[in-house]
Amino acid sequence: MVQTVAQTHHARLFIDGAFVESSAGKRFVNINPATEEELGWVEEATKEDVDRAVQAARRALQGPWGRLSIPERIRLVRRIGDLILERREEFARLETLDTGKPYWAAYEHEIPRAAYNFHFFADYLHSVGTEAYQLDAGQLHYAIRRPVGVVGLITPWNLPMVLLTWKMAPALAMGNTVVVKPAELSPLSATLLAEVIQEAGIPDGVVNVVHGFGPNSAGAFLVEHPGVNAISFTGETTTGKTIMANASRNLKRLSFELGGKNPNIIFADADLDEAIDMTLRSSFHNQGEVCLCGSRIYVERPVYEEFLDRFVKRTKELVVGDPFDPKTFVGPLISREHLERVMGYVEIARNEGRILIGGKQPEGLTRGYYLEPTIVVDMPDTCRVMKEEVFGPVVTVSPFDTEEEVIARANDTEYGLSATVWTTNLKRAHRVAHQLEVGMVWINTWFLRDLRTPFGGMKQSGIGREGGMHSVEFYSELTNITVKL
Ligand code: NAD
Ligand code: 6OD
Repeated sequence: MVQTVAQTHHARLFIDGAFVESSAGKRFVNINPATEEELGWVEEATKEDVDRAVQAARRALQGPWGRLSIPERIRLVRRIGDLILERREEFARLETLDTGKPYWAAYEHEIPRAAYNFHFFADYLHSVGTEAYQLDAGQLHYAIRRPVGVVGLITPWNLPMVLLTWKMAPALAMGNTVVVKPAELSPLSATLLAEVIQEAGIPDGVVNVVHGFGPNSAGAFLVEHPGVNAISFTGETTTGKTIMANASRNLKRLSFELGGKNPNIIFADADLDEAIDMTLRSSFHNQGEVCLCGSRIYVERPVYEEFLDRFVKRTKELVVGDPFDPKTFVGPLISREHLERVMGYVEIARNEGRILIGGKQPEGLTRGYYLEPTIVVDMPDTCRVMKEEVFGPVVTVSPFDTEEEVIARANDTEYGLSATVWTTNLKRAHRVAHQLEVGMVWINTWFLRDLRTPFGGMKQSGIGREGGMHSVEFYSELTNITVKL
């Protein structure tokens, strides 16, 4: 019997409906960040492998997939969601082994959300119509929607299944075919998803998975391939810039969900219990490796000291350690390289501000890329730790005096992904939200999602929006037809 990736931890390529090895015999090792042990091999796609995947995807557009009726396609898309739920435990375990994220977070939230992405977009398609206009009885203009074609999906390692399926579900629902390039640090769940794709009866070539790195590897080969019509990318802003330059040669449609340096603004009239509960999550959930984390915390001066005392006390209670332990809130960071990068910011914070708590590896954890949740104060707004995305369990807390001042400081960044505002003053909540230069504002909550809403960032945090109709727009091509009656 064929062994699944959940048993072997061997991430093979999935091209034209078959699991294969790199055509050049290239492979690299995947490391478990919690133990620093080798998990297994990852096959690295060559330029020829990526080309085969793109060609298979193009053929599939013309094959049975392209001829399915919308209800038949929707049924298959829903089936993928069902099968993800059936294999929820396997997916969650692979996600934790790959990334170090707490297993409970993967099992309780991320894998069900990945399944929901398929269920949601399958259902959503039922309500998608097209436009029709009539200036007078002698003419009729109407638009039809078609797939864009072959879409490249390039994803990061922090929420691998959530972010991959957030793109794949609407892409398939709209009738496209895809070539997926998961992050090199988290290849396992995408490989298991390919097994699910087979099991769901999705025709060969509709979904292909190519593993590898970015530059001079699978990521770049996919972006530069003339047979790819669109790229949906989530990752770092600098990577987005490279992808945009490389994709320009054959003018691809692009969607970018990029980095963030999100402000979390707490006014003195806020419900502090709720604000502190949620700030623990918006600071340290997934080790702070979430693009939406509110890493710049601004607290109105009358409650600054109280907030800080209580926030530090609660942070000390967070359990750091084995991601499979249900009590763990903070697991290891994704890799040694990333830990060193985050520690670089901690050193800057030590020199330019004051570390109240954290800033070191937890005692007793001698293996694994762990870092204690870290709270920094007394930082100048100009410091790199306040300006750049750290993407780890490190937050700064600063006092502010006026609404005008905090809005200006919150906006003083090249990023514009999201913001959180805590206040019981309804008018102020809206007033502030309207002035923040971000794609998404949460008022008295964080990361509360409705998949119909526009998701994405402004400034250097992204181009375009995904979610509901915005995803439909990106993953479809319109043709307008005019009839003289
Ligand atoms: P990354 O940009 O290093 O890599 C993301 C993906 O791009 C990987 O699959 C990588 O192999 C690939 N890649 C790298 N260089 C490439 C190139 N030249 N051509 C083609 N592909 C290339 O990002 P990461 O470190 O994996 O993820 C962390 C970043 O992602 C953070 O900046 C975070 O804010 C961002 N992110 C943003 C969102 C959002 O919705 N805005 C969501 C999650 C993560
Ligand atoms: O919830 C989503 O749809 C989404 N794209 C979340 C992104 C989180 C970033 O790390």
